[in-house]
Amino acid sequence: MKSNQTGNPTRRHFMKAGMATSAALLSSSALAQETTLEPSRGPGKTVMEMGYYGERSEYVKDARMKGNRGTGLIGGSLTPLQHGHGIVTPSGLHFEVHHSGVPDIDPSEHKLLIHGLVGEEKVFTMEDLMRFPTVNRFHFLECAGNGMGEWMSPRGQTVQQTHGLTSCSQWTGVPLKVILNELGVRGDAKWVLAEGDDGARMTRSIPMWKAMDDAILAFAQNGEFLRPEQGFPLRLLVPGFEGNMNVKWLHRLEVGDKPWWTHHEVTEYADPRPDDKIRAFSFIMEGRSVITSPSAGMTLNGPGFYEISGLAWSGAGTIKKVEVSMDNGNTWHDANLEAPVLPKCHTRFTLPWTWDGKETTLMSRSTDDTGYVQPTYEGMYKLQGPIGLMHNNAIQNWHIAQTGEITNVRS
Ligand SMILES: Nc1nc2c(c(=O)[nH]1)N[C@H]1C(S)=C(S)[C@@H](COP(=O)(O)O)O[C@H]1N2
Ligand SMILES: [Mo]
Repeated sequence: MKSNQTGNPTRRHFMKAGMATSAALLSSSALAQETTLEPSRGPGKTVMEMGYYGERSEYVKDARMKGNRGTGLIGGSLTPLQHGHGIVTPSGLHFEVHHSGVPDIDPSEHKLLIHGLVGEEKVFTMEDLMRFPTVNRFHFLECAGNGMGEWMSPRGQTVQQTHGLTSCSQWTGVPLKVILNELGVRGDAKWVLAEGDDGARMTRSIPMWKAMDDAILAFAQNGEFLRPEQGFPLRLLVPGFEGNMNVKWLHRLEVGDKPWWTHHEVTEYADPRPDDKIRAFSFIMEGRSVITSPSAGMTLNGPGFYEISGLAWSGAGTIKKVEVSMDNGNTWHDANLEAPVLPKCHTRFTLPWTWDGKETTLMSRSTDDTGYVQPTYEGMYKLQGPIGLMHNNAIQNWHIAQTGEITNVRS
């Protein structure tokens, strides 16, 4: 399989495989000579020559795809899902959405104020917070606008462009309920306002049931401190909820009895409905899946065996089933779900496939443990209207031409 991106390891892999086939035509001893009996490379770099903070191989070029608006302060980047393996997104490839750039915050000076309908109002330093018991949880984070450009017609040329606003990390932090219980929450408290310390002062109202369920004051990601892009030194993590509610550079939590109807709640993240209504609080990112390989932008290298591999996730719970169709939706086959299969987390699915060389379309469909089945575009239009923007979770179709070329199509 080839990818149209330079430096793709898959391509190198196939070039090597090609060499091995021609070598097989030689006698076995010649083959041995050509491969194993080559003179040793000699010494490599010493440990002292390698960096104190590890770098990836210079041959690996997978990169986020960046874009911004106006002054550039509002911007984001997309994760290269087509080259991902397993369920964890390397921190350096986690997608980004910033409403006012990435602030530079010294953790020794960072403070979190908690006030409002609490028994005791308090300001926490990072040191104070990190003394509390912690949890380590694998969760995906997805921007509500992931696939926004795909609503009307298929436009993205790779899965990075169609689905790259989702990533998955192991997050470490203190459960929000531990801190709220420590301060005491008044009986009439129903909502928590979370505010970020960036220029945009991103603010969202979080329902108290979520704050007391699995919300995390996260300070680490994949075993090390958060990256600045992900909210260093502290972010709110509300697993399964739309990305923007996961407030980065978190510096204030206010406990109240009603939502605040903040700027972001009444504009960008309120979703128009076909019946002239507006859905104001779309918390949960619904069940979704996508085949990441083979996917648009790649070319199949002739008929034969391919492993279909993809990601499924649901903000409502755990992925129960992923079905894959290799014949344009006529028949569906249960894919293998690779362990671990965790709630509100990317789940890797795979399915062996032998391509017969004929034109076809690949698609995947997830079902979560609430019974929710990923819709088609038609199904999604019925609920959200044909000109929606946020919460696109429709089934993705990858068309395979006889040449092996893969493109993003609607049906
Ligand atoms: N303070 C603050 N928090 C923020 C944002 C922001 O601009 N400022 N962007 C939000 C949006 S829209 C998304 S999708 C997620 C993205 O998180 P990431 O950049 O770590 O991927 O952060 C959310 N939290
Ligand atoms: Mo977002």
